[in-house]
Amino acid sequence: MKKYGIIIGLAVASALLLWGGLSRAQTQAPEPKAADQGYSTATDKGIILQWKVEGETLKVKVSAPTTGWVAAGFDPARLMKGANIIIGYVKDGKAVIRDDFGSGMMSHQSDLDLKGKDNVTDPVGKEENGTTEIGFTIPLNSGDDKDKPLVVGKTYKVILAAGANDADDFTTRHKKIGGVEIKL
Ligand code: HEM
Ligand SMILES: [Ca+2]
Ligand SMILES: [Ca+2]
Repeated sequence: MKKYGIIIGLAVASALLLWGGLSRAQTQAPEPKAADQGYSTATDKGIILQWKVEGETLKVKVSAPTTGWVAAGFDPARLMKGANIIIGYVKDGKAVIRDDFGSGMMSHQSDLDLKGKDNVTDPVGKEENGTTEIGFTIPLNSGDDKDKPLVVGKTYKVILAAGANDADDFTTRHKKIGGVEIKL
């Protein structure tokens, strides 16, 4: 009797081990694509933010299921206000990306219109299967008061937003808004 007990015990234990191994394998994240290596990811409401510190800059990608604009707003004070908002869209295969600022709780304007400086470099973008992805680089600290200084090791709120399909502009209101916290 005792012997059977041990055998059943061993069988149950190995079944549990096997099951644990399998479920771990299934929940493992997919291997990042070569182009995504080194980027961290945060997502909300279907909008995906990827970022990577490189020297004195932050490399960023924002994507969302829309053929209109997508945007990320770094370190807002309240709603949109005070955020360093970068907004862009892809039109005729070309990325159009603008350095903005949350001038009010429900408004944003280009840094240029606010007597600041456009600090976005390396603008890229693609629109595929109804999804838009923009990529760009910003300084960690541009010195422009229409941006927000970013310090490596600190945590920041980033608001994410996406316009409606075909909203290839900087003015049509969002159809999606989200927010994430990221640690640089
Ligand atoms: C493109 C033109 C935009 C317009 C006309 C606009 C307008 C508005 C309005 C009217 C509200 C208040 C009502 C609501 O929640 O819908 C709002 C809220 C908000 N917007 Fe925008 N927005 C624009 C772009 C953006 C961008 C680019 C971002 C961020 C990257 C953003 C982030 C937010 C957030 C976080 C809220 C607050 C939602 C909440 O928590 O209540 N917006 N916006
Ligand atoms: Ca700027
Ligand atoms: Ca800005």
